[in-house]
Amino acid sequence: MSAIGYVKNVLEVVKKRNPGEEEFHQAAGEVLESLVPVIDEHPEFEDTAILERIVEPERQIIFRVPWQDDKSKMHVNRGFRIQFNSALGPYKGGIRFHPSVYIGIIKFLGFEQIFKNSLTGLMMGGGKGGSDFDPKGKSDSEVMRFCQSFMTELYRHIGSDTDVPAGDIGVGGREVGYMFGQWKRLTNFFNGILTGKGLDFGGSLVRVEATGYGCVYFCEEMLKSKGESFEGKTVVVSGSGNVAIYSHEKATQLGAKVVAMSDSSGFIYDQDGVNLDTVKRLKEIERKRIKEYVKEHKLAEYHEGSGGIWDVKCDVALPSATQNELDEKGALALVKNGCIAVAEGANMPSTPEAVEVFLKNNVLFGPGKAANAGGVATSGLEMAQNSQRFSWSFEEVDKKLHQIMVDIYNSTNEAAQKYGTPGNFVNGANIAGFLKVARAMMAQGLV
Ligand code: NDP
Ligand code: 2IT
Repeated sequence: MSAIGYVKNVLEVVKKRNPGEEEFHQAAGEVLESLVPVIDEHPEFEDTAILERIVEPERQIIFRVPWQDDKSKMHVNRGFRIQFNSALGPYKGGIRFHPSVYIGIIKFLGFEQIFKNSLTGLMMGGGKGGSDFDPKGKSDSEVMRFCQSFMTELYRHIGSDTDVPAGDIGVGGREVGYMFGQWKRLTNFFNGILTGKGLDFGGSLVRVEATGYGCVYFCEEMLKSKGESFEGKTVVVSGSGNVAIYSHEKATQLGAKVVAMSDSSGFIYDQDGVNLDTVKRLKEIERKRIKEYVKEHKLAEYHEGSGGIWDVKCDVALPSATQNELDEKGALALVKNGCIAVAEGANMPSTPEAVEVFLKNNVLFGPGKAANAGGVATSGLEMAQNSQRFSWSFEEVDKKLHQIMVDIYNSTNEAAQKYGTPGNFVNGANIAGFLKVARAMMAQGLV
């Protein structure tokens, strides 16, 4: 069969077997379509059903999470962990708490994670978990009880050499701490079962900053290839959570001015540059909405609706909130306003139509699985430190993270060139990530 026919057939099976899971169909479609030239070159991947196997998770766990609120009212949420692929190492990937979570979101994230983790060069397979629990408006005690209940089921499925979860949307240091505490009570072990832990109990320096810093390091490499840098650039960063905050911090350190940030309700524009200290306090400590920013910065503007952020004129855009937040209209607005580079801090924030606009208009485009791999890479470094019972300095971890991002850029760039689409980092990242996993699966027999 032709490579195109093979890919099409596998995607049909994906749709049939995972009905209604649109985000997963989208993620699988993007990866598999990139792989056509690889399948052409390697007929053995079709002969050994590598694509059929790679789109089917090794294990999917769905469980009930009962918990009580502060008024003793009982609630039930649904918990997920998808252990997608362990060819390269223990399953590794974050946990997301957001009301939109269902199996299709976890599957798309777990699938992306396989190739992202492969790109880091570290020994990590791909997995993802989460729940439709909404942490917004919940007290600390409610979040703690939820995390404890979530871990009361999850603990039997994970392990430092089996599956190592971390954070994602709605899961940060607070939640990881509560989950770690519960895991320790249940197992009577102390080891690196989760990453993103507090610094006092096995967390790694730079893990909090890693995804944002890594995204900017990747973008810096893209800019360098055109003789450009962050110095003097105007930057728009969507979101105002973990990834957005530290993308802002690193871009600013490199001489850029970040003029806009957002949350799911709307965005702020500050022509003087968004004050990061204010955003950190509002979001990390007070857990407030981004619109509160304009109360303290009188020249800044707040606009309802998060999508409007792409109309803000900028040189570089770093979408760092959530999937499909940047559509064709947003992409066209960015291009029209002279944007030269987009690096995805979030997972799959650009719709397929938006990606097409960027590629057609020669906008440097860093897809999430390459550009945001710094978070999981530093999780891999946290695992290494935990295994050694030792901690590295901030500078040491940051240097390793930086080198990993440069290496990811280089392998992505080389794969894009070798397989006939120079400058197309979507194809490059998918191909470079896939090849390593496929080779490992071949070597391990029918797994
Ligand atoms: P946070 O929970 O810290 O922040 C999420 C941000 O995105 C908030 O500003 C939130 O706004 C916004 N957001 C969430 N959902 C939506 C939505 N449906 N529509 C619009 N805005 C939304 O999460 P992170 O910063 O950790 O994650 C952001 C993205 O980065 C995700 O795609 C995640 O998968 C990805 N990522 C995260 C990594 C990590 O290490 N944390 C690593 C690699 C990728 P609001 O407060 O209004 O919900
Ligand atoms: O999407 C991601 O790569 C993450 N949320 C981080 C995963 C991790 O294990 O650090």
